[in-house]
Amino acid sequence: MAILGHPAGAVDPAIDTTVAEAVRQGLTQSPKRLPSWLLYDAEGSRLFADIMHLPEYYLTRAEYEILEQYQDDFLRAFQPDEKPFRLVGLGSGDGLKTKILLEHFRSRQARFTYVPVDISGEALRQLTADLRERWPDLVVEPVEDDYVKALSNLPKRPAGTRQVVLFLGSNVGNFTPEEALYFYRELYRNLQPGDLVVSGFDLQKHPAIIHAAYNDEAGLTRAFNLNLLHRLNRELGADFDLAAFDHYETYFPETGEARSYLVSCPAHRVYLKALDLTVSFEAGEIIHTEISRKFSRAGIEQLAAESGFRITAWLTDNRGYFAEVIFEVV
Ligand code: AVI
Repeated sequence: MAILGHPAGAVDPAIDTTVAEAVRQGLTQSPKRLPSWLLYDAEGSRLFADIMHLPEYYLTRAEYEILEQYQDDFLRAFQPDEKPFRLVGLGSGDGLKTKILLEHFRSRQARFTYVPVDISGEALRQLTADLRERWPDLVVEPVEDDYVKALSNLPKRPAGTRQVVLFLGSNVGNFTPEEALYFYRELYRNLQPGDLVVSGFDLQKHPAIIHAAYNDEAGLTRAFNLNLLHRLNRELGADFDLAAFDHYETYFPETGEARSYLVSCPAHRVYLKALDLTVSFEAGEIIHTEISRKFSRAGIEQLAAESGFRITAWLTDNRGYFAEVIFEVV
C-alpha cells in the first residue's frame, strides 16, 4: 500500500504503512488523536510492564488477588463435567496472570489445552518456550494475531471441547463503548453454546484512586504516553520535540472514562518525513492517546445482555476495585 506524499514505488519498505496511515488520519483531524495501540512498541510494552508494579496502579494486584483466591471456582466453572476445555488467552503477553490458573489446573489434573493469542510474536515465542519447558506435556498452540481477527482464525478444536476465552487485564477498558459491543458480539458469533468468556473489568470507585493510577509519582505513565512521540520520530522520521509536550490524564466520574492526552505546550510545527506532512499545534492543543474505561455493574450487565451472553459469575477482590466476570454463551 503506497503512502500518500510518496511517489508510487518509492515507499520505504521499512515503514509500517498501518502506523503511517493511522498517524496521518489522527493528526489531520480535530481534535487530534492517535490510537492507543501505538503506545505498545518494544519500549512502550516494557514501560507498561513496569506500570503494572506501581503502587498507584492497583489494577494488576487486584486481578492477581482474584485469580489466586478463586482458582477452584474458575476450574469448576470451566469443567463442571468431564468435558475437556480449551483456554484461549487473548492478549496473553507474558502470561503471568494466566500461569496462576494453569498451575492450579495442572495440579488438579484438569484436561485442557492452551491457545495464547498476541499481536507480539516475540512475547508469544517466549511464553510458549517457557510453558513447554515447564510443562512438556501441556498442548500449547500459539496464535500471532490481533484479538478480533484471531477469533475467526483459531485452530479447529476437537469435538466435545468447551472453549474458554480469557480476556484479562481490563483491556476491554481501552475500547470505546461501540468497539466493546462490537468485540463481544464478535466473540459471541465465534463461540458455541456452553462456551465461556472471562473478562477483567476495572470498576468505578473513588475518582481520586483512579486519577492517581494514571498520574503516578514516578512518572512512568507520563513516559509511556510520551514514548509514542519517540516512536513516531523513529518510525516515521518525525521531529517531535518531547520537551514541548506534556502528559495530561484526567478521569470523568460521570462517564467512567480516564482519558490520556499529550499537550503541546508552545504553539509549534512538527514535520513527519515519511508522510511528507507538517502538523501545526496551538499552544495547549491536545492529542488524545488513550481511553481507559471504568465500569459499573449495570454497565457490564448491559454489555453482556446486548451481546447475547449470560453472566454466570462475578468475582471481585476484597476492596471491590476489580471484577473478573464470566460470560456464558446461551
Ligand atoms: C492495557 N490497559 C488496560 C492499561 C489501562 O489501564 O488502560 C494501559 C495503561 N495506560 C496507562 N496506564 C496503563
